[in-house]
Amino acid sequence: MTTTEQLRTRVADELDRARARSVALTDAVDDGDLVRQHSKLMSPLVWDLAHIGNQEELWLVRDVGGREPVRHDIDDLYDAFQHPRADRPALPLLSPTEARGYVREVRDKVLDVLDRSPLEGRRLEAGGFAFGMIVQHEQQHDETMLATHQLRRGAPVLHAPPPPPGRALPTAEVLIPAGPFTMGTSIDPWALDNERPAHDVHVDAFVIDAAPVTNAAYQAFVDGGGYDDPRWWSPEGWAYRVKADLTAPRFWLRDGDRWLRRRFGVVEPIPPDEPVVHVCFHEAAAYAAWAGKRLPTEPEWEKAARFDPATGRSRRFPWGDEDPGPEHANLGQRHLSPAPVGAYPAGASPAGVHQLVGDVWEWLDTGFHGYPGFEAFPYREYSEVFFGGDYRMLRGGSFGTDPVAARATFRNWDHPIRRQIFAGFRCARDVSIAERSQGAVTVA
Ligand code: AVJ
Ligand code: FE
Repeated sequence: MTTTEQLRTRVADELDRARARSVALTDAVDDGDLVRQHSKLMSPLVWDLAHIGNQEELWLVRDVGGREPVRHDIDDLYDAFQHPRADRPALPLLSPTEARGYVREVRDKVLDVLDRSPLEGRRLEAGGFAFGMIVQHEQQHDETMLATHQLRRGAPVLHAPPPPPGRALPTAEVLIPAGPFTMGTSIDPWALDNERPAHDVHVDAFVIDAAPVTNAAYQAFVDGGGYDDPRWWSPEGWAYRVKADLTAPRFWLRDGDRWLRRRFGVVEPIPPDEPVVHVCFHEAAAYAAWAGKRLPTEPEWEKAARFDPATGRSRRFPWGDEDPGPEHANLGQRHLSPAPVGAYPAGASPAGVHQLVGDVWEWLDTGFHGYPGFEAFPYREYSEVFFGGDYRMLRGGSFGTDPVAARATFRNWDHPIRRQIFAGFRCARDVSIAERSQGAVTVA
C-alpha cells in the first residue's frame, strides 16, 4: 500500500531530482552558451529551461492548484507549437537570470500545491497524474538539453564515469515464439496517454538481436560501401542519404584510415563494443537490409521487452516490475555514452534479450498511432496531433533518459531523418523455413 504521504514524498523527490539535472545542464555553460542556438534542430538551452517552468506553471500552479498565473504574459513564447525550434533564438526570451528566477518561483508554488493535493486517481485536479506528467516532461527536456550539449562546440563541460564493461552474450539472436501478449498499460499511474490502454496483440514468431547493433558491426557496413549502394536503402532513405551527403553516423570523424568520434567535446577512438548511436531511421533500415534482416516492429519490440512466458504477463521492465537500478540499465545520464554489449546481465528479458532499456533509443519500423481505445489526456498536443505524421517509433530510452520516463511501455517518436537524438537500433528477422521445420518455433 502506498499512502498519500508516501506518494507526496516520492513526487517531491522526483521534482527535486529533475530540477537538479536541469540546473546541472544549464549551470555547466556560461550565459552566452545558454542563449546561443547550437543547432537549428534545437532550442537555446534557456528556452528549454523557461519552457519547463511554464509547463509546470500551466498544469500544476494553474490547473491543479487553481492559483493565479505567475507569468501569463510569456505563455505564447514557450508554447512549442507557436514557434518552431529554429525561430526560438529570435524571440524576446527571458534572460538566463530571469529564467532561473521564474522556474524557482513556479517550483515554490508547486510544492505548496503538492501539500494540498489529494493525488488520487487520474482526475487532473487531484494531481496524481499531473505531477507525474510534469516530472517526466522536465526529464524529457533534460534529455533534449543533453542532445544540445552534444551538438555544442568547444571544450567539454560535462563529466561522468565510464559505463561498466561488457561481456560476451551466449547467443547473438533470440527467438520469440508466436502468440498474443498484452501491449500498453491501463494501470501504470504515470503512463502517458499514448501508452494506454492495455490491449492484446498477436505477434508472429520472430527472431531479434540479443543486443543493439555495435559500432564495430556498423563500421563493417560503412567500410564495406554500404553508404554507396542504393540496394540497401529505401527510395526515401537513399534520397535523404544523397541530399544530406551521409557517409557515417553523425559525430564520426575520418582520421586517415580510421574513424574517431566527437562526444560531448572529446574526440576519441570509437569503442567497438558499444551500441552505435546517432544514426537516423534510414541508416538503421539500410544496415538491417545489408545484414539480411529488418528493423523490429513496435509490437515485436514490446513483446521482446515485456512478455514473461512463465506467467503470460507483460512486465513493466524486461527484468520485472521494479524500477530500474544501476545494475539493470544505463539510464539517467550516469554515464555519457552507451555501455558495451553485455554490460547489464541483470537487465535482460526472460527470453534473454539484453539492453532493451537504456543505452540507445531503438528505431522501429512502425509509425505513430493511438492504440485501440486511445483517449487524449490531458491534452491533444502531447500525442494525438502527431498520429499518422512522418514519424517512426523509438523505444527503450538512452543513457540520457531518466528512469522515470523509461518504462517498457514508454513510446517515443521522431522524424526518420533525425540523428542528433541518442538513437541506435537492433535488427530482427522472420523465422526461416529451416528453423520452422526443426520445430524450433511453434506457429500458433
Ligand atoms: C515525446 C520526446 C517526442 O520532446 O518533442 C516534450 C516530449 N512533449 N514536451 C518531444 C515532449 C512536450 C516529446 N517527445
Ligand atoms: Fe515540452
